[in-house]
Amino acid sequence: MGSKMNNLTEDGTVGIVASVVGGVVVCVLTVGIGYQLYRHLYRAITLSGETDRSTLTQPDLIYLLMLPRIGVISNISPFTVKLETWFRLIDVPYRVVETTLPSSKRQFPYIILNGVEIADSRFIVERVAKHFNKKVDPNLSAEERSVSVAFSRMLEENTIYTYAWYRVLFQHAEYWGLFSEENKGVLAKKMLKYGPTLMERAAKVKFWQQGVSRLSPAEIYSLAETDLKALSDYLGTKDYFFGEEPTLLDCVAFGHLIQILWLKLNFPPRFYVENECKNLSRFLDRMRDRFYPDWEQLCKPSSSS
Ligand SMILES: N[C@@H](CCC(=O)N[C@@H](CS)C(=O)NCC(=O)O)C(=O)O
Repeated sequence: MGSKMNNLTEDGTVGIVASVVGGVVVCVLTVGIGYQLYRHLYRAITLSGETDRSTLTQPDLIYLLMLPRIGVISNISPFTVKLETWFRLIDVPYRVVETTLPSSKRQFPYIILNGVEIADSRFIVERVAKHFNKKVDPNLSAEERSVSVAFSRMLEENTIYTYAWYRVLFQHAEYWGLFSEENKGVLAKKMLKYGPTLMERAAKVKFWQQGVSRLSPAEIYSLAETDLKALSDYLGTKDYFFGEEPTLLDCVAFGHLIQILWLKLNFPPRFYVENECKNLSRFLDRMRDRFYPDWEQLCKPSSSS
């Protein structure tokens, strides 16, 4: 009787162990196969329509990897507009590659130059200047350079959060509604499908940590207007920020100001600039006329230069 019970218990234990092991194996296999399927599907979705990087090999040509052009303005990233304008200003060869795959720093834009990826527009400027034996703003005095750095940081680290908060979080639908169906290229459609919700989720965390979304809308508009008034006062009656010839700061400002003035959102600081800082509007026309004979072409989606 006793040994029968032992056998039963052993059989039972063996059975349980076998089921657990079997279950674990099935789970591992399911997760493994599921993960592989997910990876292949993810790659198929993210890489479809993407340029094969191994083809970006022309020596001494800057490949500018940017989010797709989706119409209205040349790019929705002010950092991309800054670089494209600056490449034209210093007259270096570049080719646009529209992509939704970010750099190793997980941002846009970035460049590939002689097979090397360089990310972050601030460092791209330095590296490109060095590569092509150019100096960044060679004619500026030390004092003007200080002003240039300070205004650039203001636009890139403060002003940007005011309008990015408006378009990515506060009036998200108004922003994405700007881009009509026919204005969305193949890549743009992909980005808009996967972009807005992901962007919104990431932005909620980022904008809270940065501090902008702790402020009231009125406080945010007032920060933007203070920055824009400072720019307008400094520009005064000059053609460009440092006189008759454009510099890097003009490219930075062009990149941000077209986001505020030319996207035609109901962002209150836009109306403030249109009414109180008319020289900034004229500055934008001047920059476009000087650097972008192809502006209309670039404002069509997925155009390649
Ligand atoms: N400091 C960077 C900023 C670039 C940047 O913020 N790019 C935005 C697009 S306008 C981006 O990729 N955002 C995604 C993210 O930060 O996760 C630069 O100068 O290039």
